[in-house]
Amino acid sequence: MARYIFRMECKKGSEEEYKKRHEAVHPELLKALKEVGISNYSIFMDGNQLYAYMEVDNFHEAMERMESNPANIKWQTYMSDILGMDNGNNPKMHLIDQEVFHL
Ligand code: RM4
Repeated sequence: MARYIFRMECKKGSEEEYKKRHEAVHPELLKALKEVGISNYSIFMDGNQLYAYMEVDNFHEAMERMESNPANIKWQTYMSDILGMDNGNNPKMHLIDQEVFHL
């Protein structure tokens, strides 16, 4: 199991709405995230900057599987008014994968 961190960006002024929506993440999305092998997934917020942490065997493979998952497509469409998205309507994710210390 590998550990990954990535950064996303909430649109300025939508921080409260972002928090509210994450109190009620669609159950079918939670199921899909688990099915692709993601665990220990957290998102931390600092202003409009989002720092996500997750554990998964293969990050890129899991993300690829999520991209075609109907529950994820529905969720990302719902999030697209408040989250920085790429051209494929997935969140812009800046992967930080250089782990220099672990206890
Ligand atoms: C985030 C973003 C991610 C999703 C989480 C649950 O705001 O949409 O892609 O995995 O929500």
